[in-house]
Amino acid sequence: MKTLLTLFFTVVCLAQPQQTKNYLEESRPQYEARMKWWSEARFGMFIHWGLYSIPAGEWKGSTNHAEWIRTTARIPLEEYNKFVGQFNPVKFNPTEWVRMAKNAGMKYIVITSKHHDGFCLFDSKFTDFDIMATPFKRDILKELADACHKEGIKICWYHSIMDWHHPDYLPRREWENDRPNAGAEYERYVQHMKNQLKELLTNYGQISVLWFDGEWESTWNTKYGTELYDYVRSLQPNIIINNRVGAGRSGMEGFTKAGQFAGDFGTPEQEIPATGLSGVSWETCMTMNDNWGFNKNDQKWKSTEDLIHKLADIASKGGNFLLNVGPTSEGVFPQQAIERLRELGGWMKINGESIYETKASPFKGLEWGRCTQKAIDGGARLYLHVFNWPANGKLIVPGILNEPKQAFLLADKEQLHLLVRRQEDALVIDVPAIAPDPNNSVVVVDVRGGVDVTTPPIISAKFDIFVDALDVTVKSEREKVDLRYTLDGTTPAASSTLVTGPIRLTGTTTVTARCFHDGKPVSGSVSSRFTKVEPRPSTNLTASVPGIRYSYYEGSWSSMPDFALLKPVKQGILPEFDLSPRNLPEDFAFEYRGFVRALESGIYGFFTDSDDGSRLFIGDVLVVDNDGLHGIREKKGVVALAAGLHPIRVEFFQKSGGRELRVLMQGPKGEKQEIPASSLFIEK
Ligand code: FHN
Repeated sequence: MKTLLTLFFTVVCLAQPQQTKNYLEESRPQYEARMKWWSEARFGMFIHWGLYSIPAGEWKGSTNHAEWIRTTARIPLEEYNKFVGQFNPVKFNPTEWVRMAKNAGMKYIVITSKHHDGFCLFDSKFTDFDIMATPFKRDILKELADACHKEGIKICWYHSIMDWHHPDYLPRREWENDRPNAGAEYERYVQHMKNQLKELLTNYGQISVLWFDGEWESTWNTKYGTELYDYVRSLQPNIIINNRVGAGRSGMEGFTKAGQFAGDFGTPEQEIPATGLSGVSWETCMTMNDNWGFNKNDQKWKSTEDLIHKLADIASKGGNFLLNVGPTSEGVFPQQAIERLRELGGWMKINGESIYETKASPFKGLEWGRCTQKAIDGGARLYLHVFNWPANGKLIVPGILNEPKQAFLLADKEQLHLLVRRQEDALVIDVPAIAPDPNNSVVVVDVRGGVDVTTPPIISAKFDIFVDALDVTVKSEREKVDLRYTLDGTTPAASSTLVTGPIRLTGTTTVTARCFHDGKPVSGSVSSRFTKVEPRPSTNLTASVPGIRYSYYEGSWSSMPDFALLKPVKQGILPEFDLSPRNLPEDFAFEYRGFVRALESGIYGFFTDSDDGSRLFIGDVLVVDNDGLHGIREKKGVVALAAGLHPIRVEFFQKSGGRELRVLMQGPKGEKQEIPASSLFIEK
């Protein structure tokens, strides 16, 4: 029956007149008005739920799967479809879920309407692979949306572009021999996705965010993405859409490459950017343990302290925090998640004002914690998130030129004033001996006028180690300041040496710098240490030939495995670093061993660009640590080498999603480049 309806609706939808307004031409004020509630909300709940909660991460003895289990365990579709008949989350209580989010201080919920496996948690006329085909037979999204609307929480959909079930989606999984491409029409799949999005955006009331995902495969592109953005906005003009609607996101760091279509906000995943990006909306999404979908064996739960710090860190950079819960197949949140939500709520109940509607910190960094801020009449209110409470009762806020109006503890209902006085560039606040909160105590400081902060100077050099001599530069982002420095680790004073150009070092030195104006310090100080080193002696090989040895492994890891404990599937010699000699599995690892040639003695930078984790050793020294589950990410390290051959070892592992490895080096006078075959050797 549904098939006939599908055909009917597909024809009807294709016949729909195209909407006239082009939502891509929205003005900045219109964009900011539409984003206002989201930017003020700062904190939301992510929910990954579906058939994968039934195996709960386990398959044929392997226990580190989750929502990707159909692919990571290579379960044939026919086998996976059997979960439909088992999905009966009788304990599902939407109001309970929504109240747990609300009481945790979360303002919106993003739930998987359809994840990559293609199963729909809602009643769709366009597929039988949905909740109505299960024993549960209740439209989960409808019940959750109703509960959200009733409780004043924004309801949002996560929707995967990638679909491992629909016959028209391409590409198939490489290992799927039972699902030939024949007859698949991707354009028909795109229309199917639009048909379902029309259901999701017309049958469930106001939907606040459409959180696309699974956009990275070659079949999706910017044209599809911009059209889909426009289409979704035509159905709910005020909806917000993430950057994964397009095809321009750069891996897990989540921001959109320059010039690509960026949707409405960036989506760093499992990581918090080092700084916010001015004028760019972004949201870090993160798991509470190691998995998005429920994994009954995953006990790597982040502590509540860590989650509160992450929330404050993200808000201090102007971002939102989308924290995930993976419910069980019975329809309940794991107890560890419930406890953390309750503890987060306890902190937010007292300190939520320091998160909601705040803007990013005016400081580059604070030793004791983070800062968020709000404009108030005649000035600004600073929320000082103090993770490390000062033992001496003096909280120092460096480099701020504003005069204070008042200070108090946010947790203090009486708002008893704390003594605030100026000490050179800093405000010093006398705080009680005991911190009001064990994880993050918020001190409020109101200051007069627009916030006027001078960040410490920037001390930089090509590397932080050197062989003979090194030129160090000291600069400030602020104009009309004098930069003064010391070379003995002491804090610069008005009488210290003025920076007049590069500072040449010939021995190991700590450079400390500070900004001054009219002979007074106006910033905190900053120090960097530069070390003089001896080059590592080269290795003399009796005979060598070009190449690099590789060992290839299969398995599923979330961090670099210990290769000494593994048996390689195959080994060989390659001309350079390369992932090609692998088999079909999504999850695999490589170890490369050989020698790299240093053409001259000096300092060498090594880099790995990888998705997922990688590490690079010279000899037994770990020079680049780029381990972990992440999108394409570059990490670097430096080492001093004598001219000649040096042993190099590179490790790499891949787990689901994108896969990439580039190994680069930069010599004392050369440019950064991928290590060419001409620089790689093995012992004959
Ligand atoms: O592949 C998905 C993954 O299962 C999960 O949904 C995360 C959450 O944003 N997104 C993708 C991985 O980047």
